[in-house]
Amino acid sequence: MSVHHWDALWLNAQLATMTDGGNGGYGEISDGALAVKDGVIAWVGKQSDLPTNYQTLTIHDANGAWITPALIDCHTHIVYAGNRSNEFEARLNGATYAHIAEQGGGILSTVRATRMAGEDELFNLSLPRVRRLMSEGVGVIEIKSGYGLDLDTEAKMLRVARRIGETLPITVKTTFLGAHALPPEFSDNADGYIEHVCDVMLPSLFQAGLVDAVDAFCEHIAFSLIQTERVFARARALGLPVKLHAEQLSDQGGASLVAQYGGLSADHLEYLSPAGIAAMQRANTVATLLPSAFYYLRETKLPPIDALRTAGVPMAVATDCNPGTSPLTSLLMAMNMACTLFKLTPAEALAGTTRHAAQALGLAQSHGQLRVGMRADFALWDITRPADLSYAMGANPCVGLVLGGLDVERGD
Ligand code: DI6
Ligand code: FE
Repeated sequence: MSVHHWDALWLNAQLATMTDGGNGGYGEISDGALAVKDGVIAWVGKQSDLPTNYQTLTIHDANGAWITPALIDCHTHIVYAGNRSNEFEARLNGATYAHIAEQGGGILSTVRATRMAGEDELFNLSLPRVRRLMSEGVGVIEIKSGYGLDLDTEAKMLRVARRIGETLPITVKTTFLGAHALPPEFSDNADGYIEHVCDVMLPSLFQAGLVDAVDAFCEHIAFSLIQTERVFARARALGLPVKLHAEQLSDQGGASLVAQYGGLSADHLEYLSPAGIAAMQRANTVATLLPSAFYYLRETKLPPIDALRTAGVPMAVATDCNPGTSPLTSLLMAMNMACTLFKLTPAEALAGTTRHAAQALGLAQSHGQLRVGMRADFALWDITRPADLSYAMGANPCVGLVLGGLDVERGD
C-alpha cells in the first residue's frame, strides 16, 4: 500500500472550505484535518477519515480553531504617499467628492505626493498597511497603480507593489490603472492622455513585467466609455485581463463593456443597470463590492445586490484601500460593512473575500478554497462559527496564517 508523505498536518480543526457552488454556504467540516505537501493542500477532510498510511514531518494541533482559506483583498490602491484628512474635513464641512476632484484635489493631490516620494519612502509608507491586512489573515492582495499618471511614477508604484510581494510572504497581483484621472500635463486633452496610456505607458510597463491586469475609472469625472474601450483594446492586444471601476457615481455602461471584454471584475457598481447585470452574468464577470467607499462617501444608492444574487453573478468584497474614499486596512471590517450596509449574508461575505476574490484576480484554480491541489494558503481563527468574521467590529480573531504551507508572521 502506498504511503502519503506530507510536510505538515493540522489536526483538531473546524474547516470552512468555501468550496460550495453559488453564493451558498461555508463548506463546513467539523472535526477536520488538513495536510500540506510542497506548499499545496494534499489532503482535506474529516479527521476520522484520515488515511492510516501517512507520514508527516510536522503535526500542528489547531485546538478547535476554525480554518478558512487565507483572505484575499482583490481591490486596493494601497501604495500611495500623503494623506487626505483635509478633504475628509472639507467634505464634513459641505464639499462633495466630485467638487473636490474638479478643484484639483482628490486623486490629484495624492498624485502630487506620490510623484514626490522616493521609492524607498513609498515602500516604507505602504508596507505597514499591507501588514495590517495580513494581521487579519490576508494572503493575497491586488495593488493598483494610478497615483502616478506619468510613466516614471506609475513604474515606481508598480515596482513598490512587486517589492512588497518579495518582502512579505503575501502574494501580490499588480494592476495598471493609468486611466484613473487626468494628469495636469494633459489637462483638457483626455484623448491625448489615453493615447499616451495606450501607446507609451502600458506597453512599457508590460515589457518591464510590472503589469498583471489593466483597470480604468469610467466615470463622468474621469474617462468615458469610448476612452475606456481604447485602453481595454490595448490590454487585449497584450494578452492582459481587464477590470473596471464601473458605475460608482453614475451609470456609464462600464459593466457591460468590461463584460464584453471578458473582464475579471466590475467594481463598485452602485449605479449598475439590469443590462449590466445581464452582461456580467453572461461573461461570468465578478461583481466586486466596496462597501467602505460607499460608507465613506455617505452614498445612499445601494448596488443591486438582490438582482446580482438572483442572476448568480459571483460577488467579491474588498477594502478599496485608498487615501480618498476608503482609508481602510481591515478586510474583516469590509465584510462587516458588506453585511450591514449591503445585506450580504456572512457566508456570501466570506465567499467574497475567498473564492470569489480569487476569481476576480484570475486565481480561481489555485486560491480561495480549501481543496486538494490548491495552494496551501489558510488562516486560523479563534471563533465560534464563521459568521463571527463578519459579525464583530474591530476584533481580530486571527491566530495563525499559513501561506504556501508555511506558518508566517502576521505583521503588526
Ligand atoms: N474610485 C475610488 O473609489 C478610488 N478610485 C476610484 O477610481 C478613489 C481614489 C481616490 O480618491 O484617491
Ligand atoms: Fe478603487
